[in-house]
Amino acid sequence: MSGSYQPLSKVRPNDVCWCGSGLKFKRCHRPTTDRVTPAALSPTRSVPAEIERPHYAEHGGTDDRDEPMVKSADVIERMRRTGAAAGEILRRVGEAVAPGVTTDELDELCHQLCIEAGGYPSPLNYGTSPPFPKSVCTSVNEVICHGIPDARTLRDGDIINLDVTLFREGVHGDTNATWEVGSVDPESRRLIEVTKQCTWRGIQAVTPGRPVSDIGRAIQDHAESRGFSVVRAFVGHGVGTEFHTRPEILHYFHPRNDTVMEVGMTFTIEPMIAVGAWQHQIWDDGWTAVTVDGKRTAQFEHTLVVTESGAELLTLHPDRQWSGSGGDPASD
Ligand code: EYF
Ligand code: CO
Ligand code: CO
Repeated sequence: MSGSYQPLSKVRPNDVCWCGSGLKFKRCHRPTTDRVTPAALSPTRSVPAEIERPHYAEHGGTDDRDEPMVKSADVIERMRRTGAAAGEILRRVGEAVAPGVTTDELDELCHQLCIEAGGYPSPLNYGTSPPFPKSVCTSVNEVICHGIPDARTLRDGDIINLDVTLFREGVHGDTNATWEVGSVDPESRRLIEVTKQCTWRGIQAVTPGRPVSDIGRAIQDHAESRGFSVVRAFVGHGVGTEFHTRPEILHYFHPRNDTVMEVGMTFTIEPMIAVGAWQHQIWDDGWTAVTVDGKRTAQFEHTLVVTESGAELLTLHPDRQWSGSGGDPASD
């Protein structure tokens, strides 16, 4: 644990705030007990007819079509291009995160960037009863995942996860990251840092010939050793011509999560790490997953392909390919 970390419970209301404002903590960054609540949705955004669409784009639906877990060289090459484009869109939408911006404005930007890249925003109309209505998932504070962009304005001190998936050249690239909005309390900063480390530890565990449960074990060990918990209900997944396919990648250890990794398998690792309880509940909208105790969660995600030597990250810019050594975000 870093030396500067001070649990929020030890900061008294009349202490000077940690952020350097000179204000009392209670007038500045004391977390409110406010929970995120749903706000108005904008009309559905359209995708030009010339853009290739996934099968569910018109009528909703999930992935009922099976797909080989080990992909052909051609599919992997297309996933490299689509994944890199998804990573670039995520970076650009992340640059727009700021206090005062609505999550719907982030959706509008993401939607536009997907179309400019010649692709379809995979979340749009994905799922059933009801299909997801927007082009990006925006999950704020205690929202674990599948947050729907709406008229809510981001506030100084919030944290937000943006989950971008692009469909192009017949394949999906799925990636997400968590941002601080303005100045954020130390516990939330620590949560984001540890979640990033968990993601890299999971990626480091990717080894052909080993069961995928090694990934969950690495993530769970790191999260729990830092005092956080691992959300159980949402998992990493195979990805390729389908948005969600085999294998399931649990982010905690389970002996029956025993698919053996093979060179050419493509899947996501996307741990959701919680400050408090890992249990979730779903809002009445049918999508938005929140923690039962209202405490915050963070998440990072990459799409990867298993290689002879480990993992190649398909949603990272090729120039920034992670080598597993220098600059390793998992070191602390
Ligand atoms: C109860 C959806 C939501 N599902 C998964 C629909 O893998 C994803 N992100 O990394 C991912 C993204 C989206 C998504 C966007 C919409 N959905 C399906 C089933 C259940 C559910 O929430
Ligand atoms: Co995603
Ligand atoms: Co995913």
